[in-house]
Amino acid sequence: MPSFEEQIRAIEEEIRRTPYNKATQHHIGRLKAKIARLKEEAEKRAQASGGARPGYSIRKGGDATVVLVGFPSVGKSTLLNQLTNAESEVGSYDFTTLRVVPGMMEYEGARIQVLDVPGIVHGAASGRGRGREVIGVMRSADLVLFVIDVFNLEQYRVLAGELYNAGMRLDARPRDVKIKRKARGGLTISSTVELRKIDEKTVKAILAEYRLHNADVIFREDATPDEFLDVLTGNRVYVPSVVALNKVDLVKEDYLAEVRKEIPEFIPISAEEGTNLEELRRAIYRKLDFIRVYMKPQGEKADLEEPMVVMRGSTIADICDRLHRDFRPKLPLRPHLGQVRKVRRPAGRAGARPRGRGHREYRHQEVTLGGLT
Ligand SMILES: Nc1nc2c(ncn2[C@@H]2O[C@H](COP(=O)(O)OP(=O)(O)O)[C@@H](O)[C@H]2O)c(=O)[nH]1
Ligand SMILES: [Mg+2]
Repeated sequence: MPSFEEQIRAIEEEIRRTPYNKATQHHIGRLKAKIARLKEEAEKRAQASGGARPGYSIRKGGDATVVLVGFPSVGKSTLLNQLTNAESEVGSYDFTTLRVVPGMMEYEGARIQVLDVPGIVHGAASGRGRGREVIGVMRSADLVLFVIDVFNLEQYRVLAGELYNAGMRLDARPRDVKIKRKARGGLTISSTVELRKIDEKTVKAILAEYRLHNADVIFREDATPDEFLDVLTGNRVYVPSVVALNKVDLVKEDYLAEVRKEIPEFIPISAEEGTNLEELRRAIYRKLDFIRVYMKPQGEKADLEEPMVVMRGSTIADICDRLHRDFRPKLPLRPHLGQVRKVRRPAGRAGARPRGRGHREYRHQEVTLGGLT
């Protein structure tokens, strides 16, 4: 029996050889589902054999966690030292950072943990030893900060590909597709919108690969076969990202126009000279999409001095966990923050914004949480 890796590679090869069109869509969909299943299987096996669990290693600190992703020697340690209070070893040779170095960056009242992890290099996502641990740390981050060398722009595509293979979906959100498993009754596939990217045959082929023969599937949004598979596997993480293009002190201004053709959105910085770091901090802060929560003890005025800073999508239970560990069980609801009724929203409507819509000012998004005792 060939190893999981060999099987996956053989299927990937077949996908590469097959032209993608209407007639082959279901076939390719099935092959992709097969790869997804093999990966899940490999992951289970690795965990059972006592391997490190993804996400086990770093305790989360602060209000959010940012992970630096970049090739060796692009300036991650230098940047971490500039952005945070950490002391990360800086070297002019590869692989200086051998373990995870955390630092804390404070910005607009938010405490943001920044992690410098051992460089992921090509193939880390295939999940061996240290690669698995690194991927685990990446997956549990709230934001990915790519650090790209100004002279090696292809690094961006390579790294983004690695993270994609590790089940991370950057600056995206899951498609609105519901899959309800049933005990019997066969498959029902329906949609409230016209499906242009996927056909029924492909949906069925993918479900068959997952041995799903009884289910109701509703598409409330068009989805590619890959996006449908993402919903089906359910183990994808959706994380925002920021690209820092480092060492721009070594190039002229007009070079950056060339870069824009390669990388659509980036922030040019020089970690060494400390150039443009304020803009980078700001971009990180904005993408993290914080909300301020003001506490209002029962029968008293809200405390407007010290809000709690949380990310959008946090639940009441998350907040209670941070307040006191006995709080949570008494609460009947776990609504998303955006659904919290009332209260103080001086600017913008909390929760009204679909993810990944570019920039806006979120500083004033505030919620008061009443009735706390
Ligand atoms: N010219 C220039 N050199 C930099 C910059 N940032 C880092 N370096 C240098 O690049 C080398 C590698 O930096 P390091 O932070 O150790 O990279 P890491 O391996 O990604 O952690 C060191 O010699 C740094 O001094 C920068 O913005 N400009
Ligand atoms: Mg380093």
